[in-house]
Amino acid sequence: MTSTITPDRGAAVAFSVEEQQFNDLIEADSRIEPRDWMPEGYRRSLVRQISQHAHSEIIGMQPESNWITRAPSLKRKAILMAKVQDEAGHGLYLYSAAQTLGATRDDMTDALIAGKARYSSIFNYPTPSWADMGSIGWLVDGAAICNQVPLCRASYGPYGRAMVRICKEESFHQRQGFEILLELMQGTAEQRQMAQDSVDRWYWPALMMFGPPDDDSPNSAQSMAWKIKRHSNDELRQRFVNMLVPQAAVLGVTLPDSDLHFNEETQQWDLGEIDWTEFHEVLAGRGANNAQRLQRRRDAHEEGRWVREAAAAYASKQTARKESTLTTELETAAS
Ligand code: FAQ
Repeated sequence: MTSTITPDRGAAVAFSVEEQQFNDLIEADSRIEPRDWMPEGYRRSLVRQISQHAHSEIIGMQPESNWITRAPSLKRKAILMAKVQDEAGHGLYLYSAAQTLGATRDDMTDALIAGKARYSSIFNYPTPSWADMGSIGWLVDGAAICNQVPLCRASYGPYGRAMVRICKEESFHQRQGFEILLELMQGTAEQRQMAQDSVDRWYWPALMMFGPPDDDSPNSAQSMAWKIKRHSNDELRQRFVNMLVPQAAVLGVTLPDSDLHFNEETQQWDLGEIDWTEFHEVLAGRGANNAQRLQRRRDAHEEGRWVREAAAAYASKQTARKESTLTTELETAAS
């Protein structure tokens, strides 16, 4: 059965009833749920984005876990440990959201450890100083929030709902990073230098987190038509920079962009050229820490094998026990 709608372009296009229902839900800003019919491309695009996002959270634990044993006080250690655990939780919500689309956890994990899956470029940079914990919170979590708050309204229900919980935690993460930098900036000349040096190293990679420029972003148009993404990569990047400038002034750090200036006409901060060659190099696996991040993930997966095996053995023992209890009950009832 088909129904016909006339899109803005004028030509009549025939859609199946299911497809029309899907289009109507998208048009009405309503939510698509796991049991609803959806176009295969929509499902694939969501699995692509959600699984990449989940992998980013999981790999994203590594740059900070590097500092858990070296955090400057017990309080800082406890906060950092809680933050890293939060990222693990975010990964799990997101893997679960991808599973509602038919992706399996095993397939997603295999793709990651085989080096075939993408994860955010930002996590391939090293964390040589304590100030990097501040920059990750302020800049990386800050960029993540800018990008992810609109995703709370993503058209796919399980993704949007996972993002609501994630954004609440990211907002705490961003503030704790800001506070680390603020304390360093109020410290000795050496501490101030450490904070500035770290901001210099993380600023540009954080801008790259929003993805390639709009005219080089193959997925944006369709993703925005499906209301998975609500804003373009450049739009969100601009919003982020506008937010950073006054915060940098409060911190007393300089954003390392000599071309950054306020545009009276647009009332926005115009930024200098981003080095997209660096971005593509990192995506191609040639960033400073790509190989190390993947190797650590592989090792962790291997070291966790016995846990997975033990959990599977326990689950099958429980199932066998339940089945045998049920058989006994049935036999008793029949006698
Ligand atoms: N890194 O056509 P577009 C976090 C890929 S979580 C690597 O513009 P799209 C929390 C892109 O996948 C950070 N790859 O793609 C935390 C595509 O490749 P494909 C992660 C990138 O999907 C904080 C190709 O380039 N956040 O930080 C990157 O429309 C602290 C063409 O790009 C999310 O994943 C990149 N930066 O837009 C954890 C948010 N950018 O698949 C620990 C959800 C682009 O065609 C510590 N994701 N690519 O082979 C999104 O919003 C989008 O997927 C974008 C990319 C905006 C990332």
